[in-house]
Amino acid sequence: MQSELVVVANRLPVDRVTMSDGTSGWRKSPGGLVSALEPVLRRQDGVWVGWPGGTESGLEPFEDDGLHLVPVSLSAQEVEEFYEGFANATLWPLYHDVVAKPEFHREWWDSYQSINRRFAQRCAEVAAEGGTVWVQDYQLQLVPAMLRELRPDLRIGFYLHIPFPPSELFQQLPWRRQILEGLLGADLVGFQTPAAAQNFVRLVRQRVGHRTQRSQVHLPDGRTVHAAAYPISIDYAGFEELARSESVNQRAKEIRQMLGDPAKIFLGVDRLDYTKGIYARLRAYGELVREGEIDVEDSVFIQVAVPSREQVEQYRLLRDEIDRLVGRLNGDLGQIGRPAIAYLHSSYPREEMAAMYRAADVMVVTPYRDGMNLVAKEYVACRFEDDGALVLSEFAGAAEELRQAWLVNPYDLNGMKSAFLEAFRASPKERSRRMRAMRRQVSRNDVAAWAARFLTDLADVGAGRGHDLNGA
Ligand code: GDG
Repeated sequence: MQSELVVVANRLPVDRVTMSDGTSGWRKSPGGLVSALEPVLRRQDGVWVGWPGGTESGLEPFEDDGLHLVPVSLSAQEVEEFYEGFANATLWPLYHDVVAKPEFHREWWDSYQSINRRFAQRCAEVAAEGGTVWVQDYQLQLVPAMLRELRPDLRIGFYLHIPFPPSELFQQLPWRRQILEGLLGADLVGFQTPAAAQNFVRLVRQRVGHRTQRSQVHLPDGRTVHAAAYPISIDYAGFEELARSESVNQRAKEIRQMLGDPAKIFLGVDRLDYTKGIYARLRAYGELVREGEIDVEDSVFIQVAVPSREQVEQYRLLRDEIDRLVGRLNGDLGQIGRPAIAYLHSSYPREEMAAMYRAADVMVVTPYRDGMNLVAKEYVACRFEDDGALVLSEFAGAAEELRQAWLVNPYDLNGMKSAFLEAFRASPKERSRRMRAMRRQVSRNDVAAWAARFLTDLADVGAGRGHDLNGA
């Protein structure tokens, strides 16, 4: 079957699971991207191409709950070199301000190229004549050019979910030119922020030598590539509805009770990733307790650290560091039944996440660098009583839209401590003024609007109508 719309991402929106009787099946892994794209895919009878996780080979295209899914298999060695290696130990740290040291290995790069080719071939097989292919994220940056070579008839869009680094950092990459040329296979390259789009256009001018004009790159063959910002968002209505439900509010109360009904709850929710600034934030909080500004009798910090990329060395080291810090803070500062930090290394259903957002008085989101950060937006969506306070890093893409948060520099421990206290002590009136403004922003710019804007612009630029898009 060939389709008018193809979405291709590293992962399929389902996981391979083994049932109790030993047979294999599929379980939906609903994330923001799935909820944004599902309605569009259904409307256009589109297909989703991606890796189902695991190392099973020879999987055929299948249907799950009415969605057409096309699996791309990876061997164990490919998972190691392409996914854990080049994607998560080279590109991820490089694109996040080199917060950790990127590793450069030629075998990983070879694997990145061959897997990108496999994805491109799969897309070429399933896209209809003149159809649209939307490529997602840093794992697949070579797909646009590879696909264009196979299928020049297609309209190709690319969206990067993580930051695009400034040229001074990107230049470190031994394969910098190939990556830029890979992306230039698209008609439209979307980023989270205008700054990322500008970084890209500047690098193309410097490194590939093409003529550029604001958001446009003019290629020698006459084609124009557009680069612009499309800040991603969440299913705002869905989160708010969940947050208003009886069961979620009941559960939020239970969470408070189980913690001994503290006056104030601070909350952090992140994948356990070194870009998220978990260590520094807990340290700042610990100092406030040690200095007597915050009392464990009436406050607690819940930190949810969702297990992530556990096969990658840097992530294992980070986990040990945080375990040690939490142990020390609770050992030094906690009392019986009153930990300073309630630390949870686990993932939770959406309902439980919403209950935690409902329970939290101060939400702390302090990444060193983050493409957007959806947790900040989800918290805002759940605060339908216009209460609660958000402390947000200036270096998260979300800071561009959530200007009324308490904005912090996560490298500045004293600055973070002051912001924690200000948010903690702010009057109800101040909190609600800020929250109302942020809620308006997110409700007007939800994930459906994001997908619609990107796809409309892609259709326009493909038809030569995209003169100067926003952003660069
Ligand atoms: C990348 C970029 C960009 C987390 N734990 C659980 C759970 N989650 C959900 C959250 C949120 C999502 O995962 C995490 O999104 P973030 O945006 O916070 O961060 P990344 O995973 O790093 O995502 C980021 C994003 O892509 C989208 O473009 O914003 O900058 O790094 O939705 O709620 N969901 C459930 N249980 C958990 O335990 N159900």
